[in-house]
Amino acid sequence: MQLEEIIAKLGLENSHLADGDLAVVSPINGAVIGRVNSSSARQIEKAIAAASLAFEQWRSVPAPKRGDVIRVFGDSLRKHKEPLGALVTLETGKIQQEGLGEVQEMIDICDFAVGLSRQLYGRVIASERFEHRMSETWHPIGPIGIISAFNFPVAVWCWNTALAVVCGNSVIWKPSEKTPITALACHKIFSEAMEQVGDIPGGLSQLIIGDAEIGAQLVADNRVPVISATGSTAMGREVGPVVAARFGRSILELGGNNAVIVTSSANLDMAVRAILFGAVGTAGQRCTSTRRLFAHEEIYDRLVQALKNAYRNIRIDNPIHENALVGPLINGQAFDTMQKALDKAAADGCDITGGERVLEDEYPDAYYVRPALVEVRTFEQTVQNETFAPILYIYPYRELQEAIRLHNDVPQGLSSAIFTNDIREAEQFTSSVGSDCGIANVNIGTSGAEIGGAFGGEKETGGGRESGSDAWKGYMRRATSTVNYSAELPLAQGIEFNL
Ligand code: UN1
Repeated sequence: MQLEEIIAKLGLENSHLADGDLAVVSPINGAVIGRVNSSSARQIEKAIAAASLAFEQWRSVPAPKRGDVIRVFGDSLRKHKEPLGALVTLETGKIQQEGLGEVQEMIDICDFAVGLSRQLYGRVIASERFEHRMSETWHPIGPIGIISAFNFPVAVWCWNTALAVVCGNSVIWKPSEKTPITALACHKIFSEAMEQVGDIPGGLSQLIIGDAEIGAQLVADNRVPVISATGSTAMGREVGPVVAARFGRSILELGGNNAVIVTSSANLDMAVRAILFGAVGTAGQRCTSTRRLFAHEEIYDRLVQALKNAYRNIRIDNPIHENALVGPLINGQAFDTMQKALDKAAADGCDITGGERVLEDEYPDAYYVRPALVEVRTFEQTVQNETFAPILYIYPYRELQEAIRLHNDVPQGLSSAIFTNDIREAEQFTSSVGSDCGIANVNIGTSGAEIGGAFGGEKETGGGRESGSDAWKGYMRRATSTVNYSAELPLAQGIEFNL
């Protein structure tokens, strides 16, 4: 699908994409596909004020009614799945399957949130006092600031928005400056859903566009009690302290350094397929991408050989082409960072397969690379940083406990997996002394989580949880209420306080 057709199908106004100050470059060929307007400080101020006003009304709308707008939005996403998925491909360089998968992730979270709108359960707590009832209730909290990254330009916003809205909040979204067109499209589809449902405060969903400076204004604003930010650990280090200093709440989903352990009992065919999707899918630009592999020494040679064969057959191509498996990196800077990491690995004496630029003649202004396998010789070289590119560092190991120790010996803690047919190994890996990540899988790779689980991780990954399970509680405030329906006034802890 060409850009013009996508834009027409999504009902975007060409004039909004024609003459703004922010040039949007498609990583597919380096061409400018639109020029959008960055928001001014005044516009951001207005957006926050409008979201605050909308919140005042929205919080009193019964939650199942709030779910209506998300249900209509989800239906509309089903109708717009093809063009929106194609736009994700154009703006991020993801292959079509992944672009569509991202929209499906939006649809799934909408379904989840609609159900949730009737299940914002509190609890009743046994009171220690006679004829007293104690309860815990969840209330809307205020406008939610959402900062999202280029690599999941629509799904992560939707995780946050679908939950925030059924929880009774308004939202203010600052997408990556690399992907503002998908944001404009989502915002439009959401606004139409609001109109269709009717009687919804107009300021419920706000979009502000631009770079980190624009995000900084949102992050610092006292009227925004929750900031949900997805991106690099460096970004989280900027955002977290600012929100904490004003006693706001941040939900941080930051970098990963995700690993797979393959034990001697594993089904190697399954492991190879999962590692391939995890390490080269989305050109290694997911926060859940597989970056490290610990292979038991008994199967090390077989596994590495199978991976090398698989890597040789990866189709690196324009992601619009039906059979492409790996598209381009987001830009030249990502390419340089990848090359630097590979130079370091080479200097450390690792064996490197792949990693070079390809399709340069055809796409001189884009950065397609062959995914790299790096065989690491010593454990002292455990890579501590996340390089947002398709590099897989491979280590041999002998004892599972040692592999788990090395697995955890990095600053990040997002996603992890073990491939094993030994129940003891599987249980150990997922136990309290196993993987220290927010996601610990067995016989499934590190990326491609379902929306039903809480998504996020520990340590430098930021500790936040988004998406399923009880992540919704992060978008609400908790009230404990004790009601005395007796005619006495007994004090807790048995304290007597009589005149
Ligand atoms: C991200 O890269 O920020 O689990 C999100 C996954 C996707 C979400 C990734 N469902 O890979």
